[in-house]
This record gives sequence, structure tokens and C-alpha cells, in this order.
Amino acid sequence: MALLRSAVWSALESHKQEVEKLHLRELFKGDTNRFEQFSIQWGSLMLDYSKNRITSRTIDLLLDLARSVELEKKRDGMFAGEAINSTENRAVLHTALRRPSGYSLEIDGLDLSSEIGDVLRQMKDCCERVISGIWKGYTGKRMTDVVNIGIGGSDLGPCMVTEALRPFAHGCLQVHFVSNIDGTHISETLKKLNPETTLFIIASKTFTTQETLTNAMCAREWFLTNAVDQSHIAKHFVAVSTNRSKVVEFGIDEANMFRFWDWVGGRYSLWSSIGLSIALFLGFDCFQELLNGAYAMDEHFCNEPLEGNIPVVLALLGVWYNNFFDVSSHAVIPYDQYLHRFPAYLQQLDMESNGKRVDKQGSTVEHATGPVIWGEPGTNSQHAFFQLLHQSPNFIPADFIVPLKTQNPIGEHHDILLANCFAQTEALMKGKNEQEVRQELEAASVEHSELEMLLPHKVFPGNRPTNTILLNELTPFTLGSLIAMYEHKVFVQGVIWGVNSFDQWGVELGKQLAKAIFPEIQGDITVSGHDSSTNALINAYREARIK
Ligand code: G6Q
Repeated sequence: MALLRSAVWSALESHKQEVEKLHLRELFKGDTNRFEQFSIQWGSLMLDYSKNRITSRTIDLLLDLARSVELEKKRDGMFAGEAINSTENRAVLHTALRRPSGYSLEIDGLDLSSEIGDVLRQMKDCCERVISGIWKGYTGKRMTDVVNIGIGGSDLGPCMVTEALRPFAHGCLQVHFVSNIDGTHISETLKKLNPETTLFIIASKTFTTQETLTNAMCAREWFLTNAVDQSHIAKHFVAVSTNRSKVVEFGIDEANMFRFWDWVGGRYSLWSSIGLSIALFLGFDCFQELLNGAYAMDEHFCNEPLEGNIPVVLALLGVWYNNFFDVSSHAVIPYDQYLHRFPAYLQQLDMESNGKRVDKQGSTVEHATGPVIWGEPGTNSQHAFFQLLHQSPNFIPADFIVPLKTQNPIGEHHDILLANCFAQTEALMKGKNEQEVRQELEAASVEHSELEMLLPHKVFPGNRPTNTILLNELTPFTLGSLIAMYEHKVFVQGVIWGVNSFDQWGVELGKQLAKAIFPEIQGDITVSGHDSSTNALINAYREARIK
């Protein structure tokens, strides 16, 4: 593949041999301006990337790499509606969903600005009626609970956002998310609900997803067991989909359908009517603020020169570790409990987008296309997996996401939280060398043989890279910017790796096989058509379910 044989790639490879020998502790000692050089302030968001294993030459070379793949041209192509999702022949226009109305952009003969505006008005109207209590259930009561039934892109974004922005909720409605086909998920959710006051959102782009439709049927049955009359469904079920006929077939009134479009990918869809649960829980104005925050980041991404462009810099740093240091893991640690679902959301965004084995032309890629993304909020994660971050043989880069202001200013909690956060990135960067450990143990009068025994265990190699993303406060606006920042990071990496970040064929095989196994599980015949392991597993379950 051309990328690996390009001059800039080779230059990065040889540069890595030099950088590998440098320690961040020495780099900070040798340059008191390192923070100023490697940080970007953008509005109330700040990226500190100075604790990375880079020099200014690294950044220059990585920027050359970005230019060599015509990043800016490709970015502009996405925003202009080019069909960059080549395997599905689709434009990728989630950015249009957050753009202020009045622009001119047409796709398939549709004026996007007015199409999107119509749906936003429909969402706003629905929110106003449900929140104010004008929208009444079949016994005349106002809605108290909203249940979003969807999975993957039709679940993770809204679920993460509603959790993250809980302090902004108006409090008139509770929101619940049912995604898993495991009957436990819907059963446990329905136990808490009253059918007279529950509104179900069936969120499915295709309206063919097995998990969502099975859960939706279950919700419908539960509702009708109480409400009896089918005509009451109109007051308690709405749909978010691109598939009108399937929605109608399910029995949902067309007037209660919120549409979106093929050019909005599932994992990029929280900005569309898939965000209805967000708008209902927070109020439409907050949803609009989320869109505004994302739009502000779009503007930054489109207009800021590459060297000061936050998503670009984050993407390049990721490429640096993933491709040149062969690091295949990346941790995301929010120091905010409200962001507890953020790593799960990012897992889909990043890994479903770029976890591809072939490039856009269908040729096998010769380099990694993204790390495993994972994480948990601090400080919980410090007491769980930070041991490995500090002392495992291989390093794992991490993003620390930190709001300066807490939504719950009680006691000294926030000071302690942030002291821990800053201490961790310092410790990961600096480490503790043998000499320091020895001094410490000697000062504590540890006896010689015990000191020698303990010494290697207490050494921290340091030189472990982190990005710190400081937000003034977690608000609908800043969260919108943060999500869009990661969306664009993923886009930039996809461009560099030459993959289609907007399809997801890798989820199909398992679905196909499950369709074949499902009737076998329910059949009378001992299963023998698979490999011996799969046969045995299916038959073990068949026997267990008969008993
Ligand atoms: C996301 C994926 C996938 C999708 C779900 C749900 O980019 O396409 O996670 O969102 O499979 O699909 P439906 O919305 O069509 O039910």
C-alpha cells in the first residue's frame, strides 16, 4: 500500500527511533515552554497534549502525513455531501443536522436545511406537548416516563448524553433505555413503569433490527395487556426511523413518526430525531444547545489550520502510537461521574468506524486501523486498572476528560477529584526512578535487604503519554463540542488509513449465523451441521430449554 512506502511514513518511522530514546521527564526539564507549545485553547475547552512522546519535529511530520492524504480536501468533501461512504454509495452528513438553518445543500433533490428544520420543529412540538402535559395517555394522565427502545447507534449516543446532562433535566420525565435482547433488560425496565403514563420511542433507522423489534413487540404487548384497545397505541408509541412502511406495519401512526435519512450513519445519529429521548428528557432548548456546541466544533474543524486543530492533533497523536509504536489500546478516563457512559459510546464511534481490514479500494491494509478503546471514570478506575497503566511493560495512551466546574459542589470532593486527575497524568509522565525509590526507602529507614527486595517493585518507568481535555463545565454546549471533536478525530484517522469510516460490514456475519441457529435451537432435531464446538453448545442449550 502506498501509505507505507511514502516518504513521510518512512520519515516518521526513522523519527520514531529517535523519539523512543527520549523521556518525557527530560523533555519537560529541557523546555519550560513545553505546555505552551503543545496545548490548544479553544473557547472554554483546552487540550493539553504536552505529555505526549513527541517533539516539534514529530508534529511537523504528522502534519505532513495529514497533508499527504489531502485531509482538508476530504474534510470539505464530507461537509459538502460527497458520497464518501463508498460501499453504501451514501453521503455522510451528520454535520448538516447541527448547522444553523438557511444554508443551501441538496441531496437526492432534497433541500437539507428545510428537511432538517421540519423534523426539528416536529421534535420541538412533541417535546412541548409531552413536557407540558398536553400530550395525554389513554386514561387522560400526563406522561411521566419515556422508554427509548433501540440498539447500537440508536441507543448509545442518547443514553450517554442523557446520563451526562442529567443535571440539566427539567425533571418532569424520567428516561429509560432498553437495548439488549436479553429479556432482563426490558423486564426490569417495565417493572418500574405504569402503562398509563409511559411513552415508548421505537428508535431504529432501518426498523428491521431484530433486538429492537422484539423488544418493541414486547412493550406493545405489555401496554395492550393494560390498555386493551389498539387505538391507544397512538398515544403511547412513537417511532424514529428512515423506514416509513415498516413503521406503519408495526402499527405506529405516521403522524407519530420522526424521520431521518440514509446519510446519517447510526453511530452519528444522536443529532437527528434519534435524539428525541434527549430532547424530551432535557427540553428542546438543551437539545438545540447540544447541536450548537457540535456546530461550533465543526467550524473549528473546518477553519482552523491543521496545527491548531484539536480533532486533527488528537487524530495524529493516535496514529503516532497506533502505527509507529504498535500500541493497540487507548484508554478514555472521564473525571466526571456523569460521563460514565462516554467510553462505551466512544467504543462504537471509534472501533465500528475504523476497525477495518481493507481500504476504500478493497485492498488489505498493511497497518493497524485503530486501537481498542476502553475506560471508566476516575477516580474509580485508579483503584481498578491504573496499576497496569503505570507499570505494565507496554504503555497505553489515555485521554483524561476533566470539567473544571462540578455540578455538585459539595465539601472538598471536586478538589480531591481534580488533585487525583492531575497527579495521575503527572505520575504517568514522570514515573519514579530507582534512585528516587532508594532515597524514599532509606528515608523511611527500611532495612537493606528489604529495600533491595522492594526496589524493583516500586519503580515506575513513566514516559506514559496522556492528553488532558479540560472543559470549563459539562453543559449541553460543551458536551456537543466534545462529541463532535471525537467524531472528527475518527474521521481524520479514517482518511489517513484510507478506510471507509462509515460502513460496518463486520457486524453482519454474526447476525446471519444467528438467523440460522435460531430455528435450530427451537427445532426437534439434534444439531450436527456446524463444527463440533458450535454443535455441542447449541445442543447443550436445546437440552436445557426442554427440561
Ligand atoms: C451504527 C450501526 C449500528 C446501528 C444498529 C441499530 O453505526 O449502524 O450500531 O445503529 O445496528 O440499527 P437500527 O437503527 O437500524 O435499528
